[in-house]
Amino acid sequence: MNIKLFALTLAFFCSFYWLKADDGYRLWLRYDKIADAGVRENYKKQIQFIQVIGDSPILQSARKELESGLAGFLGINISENSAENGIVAGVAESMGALVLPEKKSELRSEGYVIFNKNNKIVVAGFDEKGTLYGCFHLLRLMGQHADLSRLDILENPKVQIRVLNHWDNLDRTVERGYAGFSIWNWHQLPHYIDPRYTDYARANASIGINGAVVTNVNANALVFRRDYLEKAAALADVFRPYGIKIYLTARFSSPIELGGLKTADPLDPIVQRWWQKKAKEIYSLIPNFGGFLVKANSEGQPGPQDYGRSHAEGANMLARALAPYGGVVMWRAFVYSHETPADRFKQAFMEFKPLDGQFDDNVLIQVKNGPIDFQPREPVSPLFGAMPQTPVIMEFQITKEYLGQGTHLVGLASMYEEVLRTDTYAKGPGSTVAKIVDGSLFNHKKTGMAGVANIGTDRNWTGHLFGQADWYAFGRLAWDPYMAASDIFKEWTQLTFPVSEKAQQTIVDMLKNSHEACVNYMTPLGLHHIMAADHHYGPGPWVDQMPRADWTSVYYHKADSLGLGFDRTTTGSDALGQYASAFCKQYVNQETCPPEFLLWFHHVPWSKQLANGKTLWENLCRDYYKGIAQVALMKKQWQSLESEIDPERFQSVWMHLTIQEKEAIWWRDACVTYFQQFSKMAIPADLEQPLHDLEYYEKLNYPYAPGIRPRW
Ligand code: GCV
Repeated sequence: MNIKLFALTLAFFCSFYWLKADDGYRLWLRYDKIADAGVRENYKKQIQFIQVIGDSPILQSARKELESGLAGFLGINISENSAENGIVAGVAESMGALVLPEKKSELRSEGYVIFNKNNKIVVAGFDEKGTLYGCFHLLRLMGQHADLSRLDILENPKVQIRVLNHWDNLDRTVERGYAGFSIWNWHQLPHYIDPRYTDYARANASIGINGAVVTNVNANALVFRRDYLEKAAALADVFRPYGIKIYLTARFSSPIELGGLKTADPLDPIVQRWWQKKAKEIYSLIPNFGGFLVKANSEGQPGPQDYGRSHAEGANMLARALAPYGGVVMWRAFVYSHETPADRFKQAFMEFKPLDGQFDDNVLIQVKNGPIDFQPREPVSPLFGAMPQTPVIMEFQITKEYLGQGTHLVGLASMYEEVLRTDTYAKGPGSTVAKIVDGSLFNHKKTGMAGVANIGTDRNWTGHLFGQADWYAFGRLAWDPYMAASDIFKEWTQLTFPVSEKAQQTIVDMLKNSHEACVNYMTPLGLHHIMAADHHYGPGPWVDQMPRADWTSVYYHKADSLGLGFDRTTTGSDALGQYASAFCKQYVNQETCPPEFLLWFHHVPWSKQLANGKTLWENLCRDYYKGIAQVALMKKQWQSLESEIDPERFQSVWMHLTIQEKEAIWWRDACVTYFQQFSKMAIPADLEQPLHDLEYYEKLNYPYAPGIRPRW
């Protein structure tokens, strides 16, 4: 081969490698060689061997991860040898004098300590899972170039069940999924095990996620057929060495659809026996099966109310089938009915609050963070704090159904943090949502946090590269709901973009400001549910014709010649009355209600002066325009990083930011133009005027929006 040809071939393979290396597949587990020679050499001195005590599948995962992480970071292969300095990891009980009793006594299930002792870095878990999590923590520290010479870390998870909810259908479409198809290849399972399953499990374990509900809550009974269960068992086998349990969604009518019974009445002994037999079969295939997630009597799903039974009777029947094996039922409180005339905001509370105390011990009630449905900003659901005798677990959405879907950069950690830090006053001041979720407020042992996954077959898993930050943030907050969003953004950025500190700070700033930007250009001042119908992509404040009133936008914004917003005080629906009185007090008065929630609770006159002296209308306009300025700034910030970020990831984010800016302007112009017909007030003269009239925006038709069948 002549030199030129050789050079060309080499260049081709190098560029191929470069592309592959930076397509985002590796998420935050990149393990690239540490560029800073000082840090690298220091680590090399400190770590010359890796010893993992024990050989169980979970400990083998820990060993493999340490070996591949260190080989990547340091550029050399390290394994067990007789060097003096190195890492010793294992279950504390098996480590003898290396772990003192006082350290052991602080450990709880799945927890770990990391410390230095006799030239060694010791990672000691309460159990095998704790050891695995500790090893991931150590690798995270190395990815952040931390000093490893003075380690004194104690971590116990604050929440017990930390679970992803995949809204994945058996035909591999994903409800509200914006990153391709479902990663579960039901056709080829159980014989073909996609290596992606292992990487999925690794990624989850690295942030402490210990469960995956692999099927959609709009459930299909077919998943309980023997062949599907064998497929699920194959997934469970891949997840188990990473400490992850598999869960399935249970369609309440399965005994009819699959079992050929005439009824699914939870009080019918034949139905009960059907579920007991099914549970036995599942556990014979998946001994560590986690349990069921159930959406019942909600949006057309079957449930116990079809037989005149309560949610408690339905949940307990399933819970009793799982109890002998240690399984749990996560029963969703996302229920509302068009037969109930009450404000949809109030319905979940009305349904579930009276059932407090009626659920079996292995039932957890899963509540969405807000009372409506994953809006860009919602007040917390009044159910948090209202069911002291029941474990109430959090459901966050990681996929961005209402937050720009697959094309907008919105760092959700800020939103999660806002929710978790909200004081419900359920037991006086300091009764934060985090304290309800971690069980400490009402002394619950069973605790949980669920996140609706944003994962799909896209090479980078989440479609938008920054969607990875939301997956990461969910895991970290499920482990510790008290973590600060800014720390999570920093961690994720350091691990995902090993660029200069200044560049990392720029990325962190983008993430920090992005949620507020989205709220501003979509739903400022507490507007909510004004998206286009069905697919929820783009603005649709004019939506007024739907099968149910509470699926329309006009139901929520209530714009008229007098003003804007939903009166939920005593003169309106009185939804505020569902909260503790100290909580209510802050919101009940238009003068004192925080502006970001104003239109959630009040119908406010257009010309009313808000605390800043400007009218509601002017505030609304200025917030919409501010959102655009914030997106423009994010674009500028990202552009400033071009020389530091690999071209593939840079371009991908850049193109998405360009779409985001265009769509933010669309949102602004459509909404301002729509609301102006009621306010009859001018858009402040110093602001750019909308490009088109209202008719133009109303007529826009986009059959390519994710989640709908293209039609004219
Ligand atoms: C899985 C909203 C979404 C639905 C989703 C539902 C739920 O209504 O638009 O796609 O269904 O919430 O959480 O059950």
